[in-house]
Amino acid sequence: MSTYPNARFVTSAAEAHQLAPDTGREIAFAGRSNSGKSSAINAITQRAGLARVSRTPGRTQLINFFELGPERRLVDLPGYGFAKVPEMVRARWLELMEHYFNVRESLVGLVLIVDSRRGLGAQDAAMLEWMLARGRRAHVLLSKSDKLNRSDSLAVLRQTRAACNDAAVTVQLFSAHARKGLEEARALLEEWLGG
Ligand SMILES: Nc1nc2c(ncn2[C@@H]2O[C@H](COP(=O)(O)OP(=O)(O)O)[C@@H](O)[C@H]2O)c(=O)[nH]1
Ligand SMILES: [Mg+2]
Repeated sequence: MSTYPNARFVTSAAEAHQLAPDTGREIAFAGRSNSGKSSAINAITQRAGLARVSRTPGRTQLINFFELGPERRLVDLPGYGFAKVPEMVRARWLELMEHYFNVRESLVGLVLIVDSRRGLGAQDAAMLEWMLARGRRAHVLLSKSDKLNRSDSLAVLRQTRAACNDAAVTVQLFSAHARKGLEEARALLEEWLGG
């Protein structure tokens, strides 16, 4: 299964007019702050440090674009659900996300990172809705599955699949630290990005 030795950072957008050119195909990664999104991007691309792993969640409100190859991008969306963020920052996040999901023609699918110990929350469900309402696909990574024993991780997998009762949504267990579920995630990226 291919990895991405040539993956590179392209640009960051803090505002709507700063998005990377809307050509080719891209996959967006979204999730709560601290859900393990940056770790997942690094593990899947096998590029440690490509997306920074943060110990101060909720700070950045940037859309980060990474190129895997010509016209194939991963997009690291700003995390949500951080309690201490001021209302104005929250409103800006919503505005930027709505703009992104509405205009982005190259967006083929969403990878939603959900901490397997928390399960799917209301904001996670809202992100899925944005994608499905626009006829696109979504894939849920139940992250940090190394923190759960086998029966608990299978239970959360089953519950999440039941909650995401839509043919356009798939769900898998994932751990960046234990390197679990990497091949499955990469296969999906390859499929969505068209080889
Ligand atoms: N146990 C465990 N911890 C993880 C895993 N992935 C990320 N973390 C930890 O969760 C925290 C947040 O990770 P990060 O990737 O920065 O999350 P982000 O805020 O969603 O980008 C960090 O302390 C990571 O070390 C994992 O697979 N297993
Ligand atoms: Mg991050």
